[in-house]
Amino acid sequence: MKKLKENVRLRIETQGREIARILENYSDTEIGKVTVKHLMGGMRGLQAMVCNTSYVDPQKGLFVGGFDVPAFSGKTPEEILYLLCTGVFPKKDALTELRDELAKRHEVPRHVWPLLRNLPKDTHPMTMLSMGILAMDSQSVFKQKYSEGIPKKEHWEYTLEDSLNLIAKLPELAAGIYRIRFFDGELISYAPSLDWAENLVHMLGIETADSSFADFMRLYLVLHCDHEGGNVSAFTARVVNSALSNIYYAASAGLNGLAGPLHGLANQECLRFIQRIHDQLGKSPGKEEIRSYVLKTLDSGNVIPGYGHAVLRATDPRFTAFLKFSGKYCDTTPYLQTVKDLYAVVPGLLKTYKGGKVANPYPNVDAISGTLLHYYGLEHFDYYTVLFGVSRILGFCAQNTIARGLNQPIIRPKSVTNKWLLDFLGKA
Ligand code: NMX
Ligand code: MLT
Repeated sequence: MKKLKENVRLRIETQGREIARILENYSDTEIGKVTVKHLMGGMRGLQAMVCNTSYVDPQKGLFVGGFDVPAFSGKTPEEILYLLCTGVFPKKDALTELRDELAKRHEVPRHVWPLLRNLPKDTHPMTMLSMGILAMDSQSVFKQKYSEGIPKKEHWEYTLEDSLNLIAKLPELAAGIYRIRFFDGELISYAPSLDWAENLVHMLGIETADSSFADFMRLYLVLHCDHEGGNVSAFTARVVNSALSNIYYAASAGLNGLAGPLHGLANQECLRFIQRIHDQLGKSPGKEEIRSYVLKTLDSGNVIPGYGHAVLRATDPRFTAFLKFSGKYCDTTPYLQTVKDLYAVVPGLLKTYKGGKVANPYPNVDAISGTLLHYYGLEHFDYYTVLFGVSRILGFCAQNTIARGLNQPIIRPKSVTNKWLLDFLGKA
């Protein structure tokens, strides 16, 4: 991984110089204000951290290394990993080197399987993924080197080493979880000739007639790779790693955040929502019936899964990319038709719901991803977030490798009490 490492080093050096210049000239410059609403409202909209792997524009959506979704969605996960880490796409030889490295490191340590097999049968697959990764912490090179007393400037090198080890094992681990949790538990062997996404598809062992499954998996793993620094899972992973907890601890913690229904679990909730619509209204309900169903859901105090976003203020381009893909391969399924009907109906309803309180009435990536997974034969909804997690770990790893290279400090904001606030506001 000489080429990847050299380019990560270059990026760290460039960013380090930029940060030094910014700090030297603007350390005390204000870039915004903190309001009481920020304190009470989950810090929404507060610009309080830097993340250079990717950026989310409220209107245009995700940018990775300066490339927007249409520009990078045709790439492979390996190319995206390289882009996240270095800011540039790999040349052919660098890509080959990365693929070879991942292939070499693919094998999940043997002790992980009995751990996963011995969990209660109804354990959520996200719990299994998080635990499987946590159980691999014993292999952390960072941990070992840290205990040997390596200097701070080498921390990123071993974070990168751990990251590649972890990422390489994800297809085998995620597919193994699928087979243990939903099937006979017999694992399918890794195939050296296949790439990262193809291997995942191969080891899932789904007999699908459609050969576009691997293309879809590539797209899925690319689109979920990163979403700047403040989303629940990436932020959690950053906070944990900022204490110099290694990448296995950080990734496992980040996944526990992704497992929530307001975050990654929304993809399984979306398909469940559509399934309930079909159960009640039949397989091809009219838009008016869907409208009433959505209104009833809102009236009962529930959110419409797959709609809204903390940063985006327009349709998520990741949703649009999936919609485009579906137009090519599987446009006519009843679930997809309902996805499209919901898209026609929900934004209009959310715009006026609660007096216009919903900041973003448009669909996010989860509004469609589960429907496509289902099309390709993944019928166990509980598994969907695992695939989101496999992809998102690329972002966790890139973000934390760079953070270690920049020697970013432990993340520890100051909290205050109601009493402090009331005193400060003169209202005690
Ligand atoms: N359906 C109904 N109400 C909503 C929705 C929705 N889809 N989205 C936001 N609201 C409500 C929200 O619950 C809040 O109400 P209240 O103040 O009574 O608690 C109000 O609108 C204002 O929230 P926002 O500022 O618009 O949204 P926020 O930034 O707090 O939360 C989400 C963002 C994504 C958590 C929220 O939009 C949501 O719950 N969406 C549904 C779940 C979902 O799709 N999550 C996936 C996000 C993407 N991902 O992959 O992680
Ligand atoms: C994500 O991909 O992480 C989600 O869209 C949530 C977010 O960005 O807050």
